Amino acid sequence: MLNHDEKQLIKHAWEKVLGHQEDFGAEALERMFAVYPQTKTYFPHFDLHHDSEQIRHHGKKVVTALGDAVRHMDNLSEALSELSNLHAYNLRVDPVNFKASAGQGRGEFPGVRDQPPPFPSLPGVRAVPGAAGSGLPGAEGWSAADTVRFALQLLSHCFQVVLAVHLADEYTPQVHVAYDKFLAAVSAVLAEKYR
Ligand code: ZNH
Repeated sequence: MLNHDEKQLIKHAWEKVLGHQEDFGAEALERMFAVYPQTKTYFPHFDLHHDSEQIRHHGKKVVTALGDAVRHMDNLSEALSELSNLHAYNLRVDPVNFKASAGQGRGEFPGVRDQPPPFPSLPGVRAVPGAAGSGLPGAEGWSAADTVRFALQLLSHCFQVVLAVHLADEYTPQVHVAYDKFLAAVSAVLAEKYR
């Protein structure tokens, strides 16, 4: 899927990430929570305020895992197998259950209850009858796997924005394409144990 040149671009650009895993990860997560507040539903146990220790810690774990993926680009499935198992349990948020529980004791997570306007449907998200234009948890007709695939796209996007901000001119369209493919491949592995 990724050609030789793209792999080289990814490895090269990753050198700029080294040493900043925690900062970049926290920034990506904060962007995700700010721009797509529905994603907060996966982290009801986290302090989601700016610069929270939990966000920094989690951000570091996520970006470190991406670094492992960069080192194992030819073997992503195997390299991320454990993480894929873990996500199959951790991210099992049933959108229907979410809807039922929304507003009950969730007031401490502003933005979660009041869903923003529906998202347009995106490529890679399975079309579900009656779900056209729906969003994250709570959307009619979305399975937990649908919402997870969608959340993975949102985080991937936010991480790309972080790369663009910090790599600036070095984040060329070619590097962008390479990272887009790479993050899609990582996301596919992380979602593959759902059914
Ligand atoms: Zn995730 C966890 C990675 C996406 C949600 N993660 C996690 C971890 C890691 C990761 C490394 C840790 C593990 C351990 O500890 O062992 N992720 C990751 C990556 C990605 C992701 C690489 C992509 C790219 N996630 C994601 C998303 C979401 C999530 C999208 C939603 C929104 N995760 C999660 C959770 C958890 C995790 C919830 C658990 C946390 C805690 O700590 O609790």
